[in-house]
Amino acid sequence: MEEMKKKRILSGIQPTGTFTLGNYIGAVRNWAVMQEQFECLYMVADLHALTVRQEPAALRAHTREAAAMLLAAGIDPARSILFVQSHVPSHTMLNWVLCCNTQFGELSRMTQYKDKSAKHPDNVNAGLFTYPCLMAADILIYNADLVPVGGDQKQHLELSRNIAQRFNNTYSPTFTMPEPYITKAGAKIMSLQEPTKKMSKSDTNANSFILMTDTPDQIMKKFKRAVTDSEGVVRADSENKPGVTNLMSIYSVFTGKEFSRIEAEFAGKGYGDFKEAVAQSVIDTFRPIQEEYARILADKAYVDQVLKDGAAAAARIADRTTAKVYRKVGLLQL
Ligand code: AQP
Repeated sequence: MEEMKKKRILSGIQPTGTFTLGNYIGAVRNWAVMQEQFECLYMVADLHALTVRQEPAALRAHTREAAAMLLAAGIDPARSILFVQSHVPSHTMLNWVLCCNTQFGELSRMTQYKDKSAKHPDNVNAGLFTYPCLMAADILIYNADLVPVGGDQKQHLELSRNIAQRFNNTYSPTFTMPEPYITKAGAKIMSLQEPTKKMSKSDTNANSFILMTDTPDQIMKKFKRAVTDSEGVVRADSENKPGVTNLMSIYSVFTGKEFSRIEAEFAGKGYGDFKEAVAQSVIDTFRPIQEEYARILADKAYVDQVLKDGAAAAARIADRTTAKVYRKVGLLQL
């Protein structure tokens, strides 16, 4: 009997810093699980990172570290393709063709472009503007069936679908239409200092995020400093108690406890006990990953070999798509 073909899924993460607890909960921890069900391609999106100015040595280091962290968190190179975006030149080759098939007006409507240009007014570069075309290339080049997206990327995926459909209609059916893949526990983790803002690895305030490499002591201290409120009651209310609710979300993810159970557990206790328990749940979850990360990162040759093999496997798929697209749009092939 013919085996059912697994759906293909593509996911990426930018090496703009060390991964945070937000990256872990929102993305990384799901990636290992997805390997059971899907054919997975995992990309360290170094080209996307360039839309914001990066310190070259740091970007290089973060790229290898990102790969090591993904391996430590359970990505299995025997089952999934793990690669660095810039190691597969076809992405940028397809990007150009897609840019020429995307309207200025479409890109102008992207809210992330508006947000990021407001955040970096001194560097509103063309890459920031055309970023969604490169993202479309990342997805369409592998004919990915599914793309895990958080709220912030929904608009970009919709644009990728529009670009794919337009290309398929103008030339002939070429690209698979990618669908969003919404993970069940899609919790958005907020900054520990400004709980109405997303926790981000590039935040300038180090107390606002937990890094996956933070020591138990750092984790405990950052949670103790986390902004809460003056009510002193552990109760979920994202509107009026965003800080406490954010801590409850984190605790819930790592202990599997529902909000009502957490409220009962800390009834009559102060925020001190609660914060300590949340911190401990994070410390316990991160400990084995951190041990594995240190071991893997020390073996640079291993990480680099995984990435070389990953890039070769990714390129085998990507190059075929690019060649097909180049032929269809009329570029002379000898
Ligand atoms: N706070 C968060 N809560 C839940 N999920 C999050 N993700 C990021 N922050 C949170 C998810 O992590 C994946 C990779 O994100 P990315 O590195 O490609 O870019 P990002 O979303 O811009 O992440 P950061 O940490 O905020 O990076 P910087 O500071 O460089 O902009 C995505 O799946 C994202 O949803």
